[in-house]
Amino acid sequence: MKVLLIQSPTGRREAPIYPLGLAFLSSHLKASGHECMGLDLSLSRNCREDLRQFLQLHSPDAAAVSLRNIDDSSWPVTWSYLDAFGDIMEELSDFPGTVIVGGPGFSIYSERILSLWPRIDFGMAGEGELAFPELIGSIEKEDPPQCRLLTPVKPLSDVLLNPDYTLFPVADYSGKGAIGVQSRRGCPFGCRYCTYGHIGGKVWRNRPVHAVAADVAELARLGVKTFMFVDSVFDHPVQYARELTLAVGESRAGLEWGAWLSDAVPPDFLDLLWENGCRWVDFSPDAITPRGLRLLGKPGDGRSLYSVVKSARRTGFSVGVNFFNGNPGEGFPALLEKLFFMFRARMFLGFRKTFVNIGTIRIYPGSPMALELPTGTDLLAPVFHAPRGLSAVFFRFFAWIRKKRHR
Ligand code: B12
Ligand code: SF4
Repeated sequence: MKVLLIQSPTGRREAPIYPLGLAFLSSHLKASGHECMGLDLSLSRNCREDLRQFLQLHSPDAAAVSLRNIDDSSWPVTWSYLDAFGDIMEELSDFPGTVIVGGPGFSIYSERILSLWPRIDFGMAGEGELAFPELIGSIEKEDPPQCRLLTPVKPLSDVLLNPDYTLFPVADYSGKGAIGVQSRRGCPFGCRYCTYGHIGGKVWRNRPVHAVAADVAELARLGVKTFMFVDSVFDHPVQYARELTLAVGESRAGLEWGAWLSDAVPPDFLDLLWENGCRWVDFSPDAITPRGLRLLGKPGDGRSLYSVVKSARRTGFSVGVNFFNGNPGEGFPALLEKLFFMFRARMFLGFRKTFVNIGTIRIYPGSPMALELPTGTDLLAPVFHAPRGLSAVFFRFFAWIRKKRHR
């Protein structure tokens, strides 16, 4: 069958992100004998028109849309990506083929999205490498599944084929970290606001080191200059992380890359990362006080954070640190601590290479925190664990200034 893989648009201008999920699907579809075409509507200035023309020109049998983001999770002003997605569904209303939707955003809100858009023939909540070609095969044989929502079992990582980086031309994604490489799925840490254990499972599924190294070599061959690992925590599991770093170093051919790390990362691993081409790292301690960390289900007491950031900066990395405001157990005094951390880190560790971001917790279905809400709470709305009192006033003020500066 002829399958058009579509990346859902953002509805506003944003730095483009390579459609990695669709690149994995493309390899598996092609291996099952199907023909694949790609259309990234997040690059498009007139999505409906571009989609219409593409459909007229190529007449695919199925349109498979990847819905990556629902909204930008920003408080107090939230950008919804669903309006742009709705436009695409409308454009597909008279498309004679099958419409299938998947992707991380869809997987978190699958039932709600299916109920909002009846045009969707099938929704797949989860990883599509094995189940999606199977679905396409069953549609081809005119024996499709009876239910609209499919929830595939998570494939073991050694059955995954390497992503097809040719479906979407890599040259369209030149920003730092715009191209992602995935070496493992899942996260066992279970932080209380996080969806990753729900999306990817609570155990690591590591792709073979040689397969990931081959991805990196392929990207180098295609002329890519930078990429980022999209994995939840790059320094875990420890032995795998070390072997992978060495293999990436051997195949990177000058590429520079970034990764998310835990703040317990040892200094010798930072050295190893640097020697093998890693140039920027991000930490997500999220809370700053022992109580805040405990209530988020994060390990440690936060005392070593500054020294880890310092050793990463001394090694040479650009460093990002992410906190929340208004998270459980942390109010205005903790916000001042976070702002002081930001000031100290940026002033003393390098203003242009140290970044501190303070966001707000958006509560997602499937996260442990969502279980505390009354049953039936509509989390698509969105719902935030928002700051209160002075921290809310402060935060709104900074959001207002930032908006003015970026206007
Ligand atoms: C890495 C990442 C980023 C990186 C991306 C870097 C890069 N070069 O790729 C960065 C930091 C830039 C980023 C930015 C943002 N991100 Co982000 N990101 C992720 C993360 C951790 C991994 C995504 C990924 O690459 N997965 C690997 C690929 C292989 O998997 P996949 O895309 O899920 O695809 C699989 C399945 O979903 C399925 N599938 C996918 N498409 C389709 C289509 C069909 C038809 C089918 C059948 C199946 C299917 O099969 C694929 C293969 O198994 C996810 C969380 C997560 N664990 O998924 C959040 C996540 C997607 N991001 C999220 C958000 C909010 C954002 C931002 C809006 C944050 C912000 N405020 O700016 C921006 C938006 C940027 C944009 N325009 O897309 C949210 C989305 C939820 C929401 N609220 O909408 C997530 C889910 C995290 C969360 N909070 O839970 N992100
Ligand atoms: S916040 Fe990070 S470490 Fe915690 S569960 Fe999510 S991905 Fe894992």
